[in-house]
Amino acid sequence: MFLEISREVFGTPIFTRTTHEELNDRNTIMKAEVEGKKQASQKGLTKRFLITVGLLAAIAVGPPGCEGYGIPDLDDPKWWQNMVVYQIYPQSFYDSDGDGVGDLKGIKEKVNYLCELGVTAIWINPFYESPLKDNGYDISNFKKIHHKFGNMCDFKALMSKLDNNPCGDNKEIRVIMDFVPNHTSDEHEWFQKSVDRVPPYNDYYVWMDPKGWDKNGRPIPPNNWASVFTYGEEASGWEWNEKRQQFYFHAFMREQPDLNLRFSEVRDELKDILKFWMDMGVDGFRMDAVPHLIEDPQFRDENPWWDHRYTQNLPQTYEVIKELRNFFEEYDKINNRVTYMTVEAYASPDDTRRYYGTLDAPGAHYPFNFLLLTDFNSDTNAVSLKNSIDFYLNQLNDFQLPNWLSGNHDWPRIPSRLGASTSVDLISILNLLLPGSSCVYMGDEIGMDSYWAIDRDKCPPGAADDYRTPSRTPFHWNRTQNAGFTTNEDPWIPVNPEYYRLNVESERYPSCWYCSTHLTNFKQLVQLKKEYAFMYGPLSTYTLTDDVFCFTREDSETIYVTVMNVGTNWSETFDITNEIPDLAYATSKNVEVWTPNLNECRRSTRLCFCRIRSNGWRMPPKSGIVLSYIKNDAGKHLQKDHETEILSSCE
Ligand SMILES: [Ca+2]
Ligand SMILES: [Ca+2]
Ligand SMILES: [Ca+2]
Repeated sequence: MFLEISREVFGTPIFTRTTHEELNDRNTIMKAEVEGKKQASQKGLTKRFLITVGLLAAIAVGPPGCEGYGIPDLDDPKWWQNMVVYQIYPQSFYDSDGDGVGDLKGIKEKVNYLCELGVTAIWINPFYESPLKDNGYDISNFKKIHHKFGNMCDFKALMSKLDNNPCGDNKEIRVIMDFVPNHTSDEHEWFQKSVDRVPPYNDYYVWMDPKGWDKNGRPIPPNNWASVFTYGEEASGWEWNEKRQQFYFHAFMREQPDLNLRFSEVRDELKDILKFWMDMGVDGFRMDAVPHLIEDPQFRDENPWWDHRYTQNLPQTYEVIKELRNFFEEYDKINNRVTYMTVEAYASPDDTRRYYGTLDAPGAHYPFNFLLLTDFNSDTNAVSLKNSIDFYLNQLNDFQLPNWLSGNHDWPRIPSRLGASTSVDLISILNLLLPGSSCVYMGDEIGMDSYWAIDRDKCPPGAADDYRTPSRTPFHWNRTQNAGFTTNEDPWIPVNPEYYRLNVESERYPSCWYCSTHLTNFKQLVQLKKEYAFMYGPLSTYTLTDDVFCFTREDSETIYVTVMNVGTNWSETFDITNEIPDLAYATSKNVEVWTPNLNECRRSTRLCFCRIRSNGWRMPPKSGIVLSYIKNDAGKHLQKDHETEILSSCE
């Protein structure tokens, strides 16, 4: 009964403006929660106790009965909850053998860098055997590795390195693989056999007879379904196969025939492949293009052609995801592990949220949240940013954990999306300090931008005409030739010349003690994310001016305050203590600056304190800082002693 009630309200986030009294109530509750956690671990109490405390907290801070996003298990957090995933596009990460293409050995040689960043998992884009017509998302053998990336020995060596205390903290770095359940390459053996009508491969793909024949004797596609890579009324997703005398459907390129996932043998094949990689220690999968898994069995026309109601997010799609999750759970039970699954689904909030499944029949651990890509651009102001974040979190219920990502291989990089290099730090702050897991596209941590002026003549066929290639250029390790990515004169695609300014080696050590770089900020944020306040603490969001967005996370002792000006000019003057009254008690001794940028406050706690207390704080464009304040009684007493002295030195 109690558990039932708590399920309704547990973890209710606080989005409304919070009064000082409420904050104090919350502090008491948070303290109780921390105490409860200690006691639970000491006495081996069950989770029920913690949920009870959580319930009290929820009642104290939010309207009872309203739903809120989940928080990780307090007593037994799973590895994927609160993880920081580093997305590696393997072609462009590090080339170990000088052939100009990044490879698996290259990842292994750079594991120290993953440790330096503090990331807890990596997601590697496809490295399967493939004709590479679609950057490896056209797989011709799911159990083989493309020779460009190395071989199975290289993969096992990488896994072994990541499994065996790679960073000296007795933790492993988890490995998430890309998986493509919707289609294969037309060079896959299954497709060849399907063309030849060899059972059971006969039914492995979506084959249809022509609707008829035109006056020139050409076959007419069975319906008007389009491919997402082609546009317009004429853009058919059907390709005629002369040998089989039938059309096959392809949601993407014609070289990527869609699998027939209504056929249980096909789903069993996919499970067999997943098991193959899980047996080698792979910890999780990112499922590609999931909305496309199932098509309408009646093959009805879509009207208008771009509507996709019969080719995307069909109810059975969710059943496939649940079936895969169930398969993982069964495997995990036997092998005492947790296999994680996320899905890539660009869909409406409702359709996307359904990929979580239900408590009784779970789907993905989460569908990717693309909010920082779709809702944060050069026009975004503080109000729209706050609304987007609040909306996303409010629509989740208490078992649905949020997640964020900074970018990915399909989108322009951050400076191109948001219009300034310092936007990188704003995205890092949001990605890493909002509740839930974070995913970072390699290079975002050093501020890499898309290379729009890339010489297309120097790109291989698959990349030359791909609009996404500018965001996939080689990683910047240092200032040497080709950014230290390869010893080859010609990397597989050109390196962005900005590497000379933005690279790991240059950003590792800031130019002065009070300065920071994208990389130092990023590393600091990753460390902060591992603090209790950021794993379990409540969130409050505020707008301080039209352009200044602010949020807080806290534990029983510390309140972390993040302030950012998303605007393109100096912000209006604001007084932060109007919104966060606790900061009125701040002193130069109990304020700490964690990540300054654009020289705002830098690392000077005193200067920052002055800004906060001056009631006349303004922020430069696209700047953000994270600071914390210790909210104890001593602080209030300290205030009196130091206020005069400090404030006079602020002049
Ligand atoms: Ca190589
Ligand atoms: Ca592992
Ligand atoms: Ca499909």
